[in-house]
Amino acid sequence: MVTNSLASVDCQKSVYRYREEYKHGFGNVCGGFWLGNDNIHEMTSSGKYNLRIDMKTVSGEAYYTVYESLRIRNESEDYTLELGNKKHYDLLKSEGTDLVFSTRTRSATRCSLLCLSLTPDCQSFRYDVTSKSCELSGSLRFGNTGDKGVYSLRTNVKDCQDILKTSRKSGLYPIAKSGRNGLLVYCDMDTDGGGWTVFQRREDNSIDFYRYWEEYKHGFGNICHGGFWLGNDNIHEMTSSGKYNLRMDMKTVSGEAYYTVYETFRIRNESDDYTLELGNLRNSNTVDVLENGPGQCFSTRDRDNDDRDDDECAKKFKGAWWYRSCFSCHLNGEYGNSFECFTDTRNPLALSWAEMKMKRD
Ligand SMILES: [Ca+2]
Repeated sequence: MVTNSLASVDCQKSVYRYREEYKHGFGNVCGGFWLGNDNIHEMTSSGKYNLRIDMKTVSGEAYYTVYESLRIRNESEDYTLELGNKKHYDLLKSEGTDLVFSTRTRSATRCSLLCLSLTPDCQSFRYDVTSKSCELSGSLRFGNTGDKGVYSLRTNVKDCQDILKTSRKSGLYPIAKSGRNGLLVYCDMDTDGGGWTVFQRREDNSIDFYRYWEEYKHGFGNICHGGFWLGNDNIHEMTSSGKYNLRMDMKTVSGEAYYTVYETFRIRNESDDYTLELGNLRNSNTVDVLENGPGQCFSTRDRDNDDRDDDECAKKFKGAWWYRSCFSCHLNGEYGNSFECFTDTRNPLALSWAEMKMKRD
């Protein structure tokens, strides 16, 4: 899971960008992106790396090439490319091994473009002529900060509802979080007025949800493809910072779509076993699918907090949840098996897709 503050905030596809943008990185990790020359320099200077390039042509052919000893030098050396011997197909032969990384130079105009392209809440900026750095007020600040050139996320944006003020596109956005780094979240800007911060998704069976306490604590999966869990510590922190609603969206294997919205969603901290707090059911096209959840502690395969003395719901149903005895809906269940929901009192419906998201009231 991506947790650094590097990623992008818009869906621009253009790769015609400025030097400062290549320095710090840009793009959408769910679409196209550049990690940032400073980051690549730092990584490739910390050990001996190979470079692999994978490509597909428009007609569908796949090519790749692997080189030894990849390193890009630092900014004062214009991110010169150092490359050792080819291990496989020689793709870069016509360009040699000492390419100079060139982009357009920085200026105040570039800063304003950066401001608009890098962060949705940027409202003003300052250009430092001496250091040729950009200062984006109230949001991102970078340039010659004396911190290895890596900018720190200083955003006041706390969730997708804040982002909705400046962007109505669903996608990845950085939000503020305690500690140095921000958190990258997926915002659903299409459902129910938008502004929903998604903290769980299931799309297929590529991501295993039968995991341990520590994994659910910190989060896992792929925020772009397959499925993910944002992490109980993150969900706790967000839901403790305001009054949130919880929305659950589900699709069954036969194609029916269900949703429920609850008021006053919060999960307590780890020492309280991430107990689920939930207010009234506000809106739904099915039954109260979390009726057994409120007040329950979270259980994983290695931590049994359910109400069954003689059994372990997490192991029995290969998932992790606020089990009582055991569940009415199991969105973290095993895909194709216990990923299911009781929408009536008798038989659970097998699910093919689900999302859990929150939004301030
Ligand atoms: Ca038990």
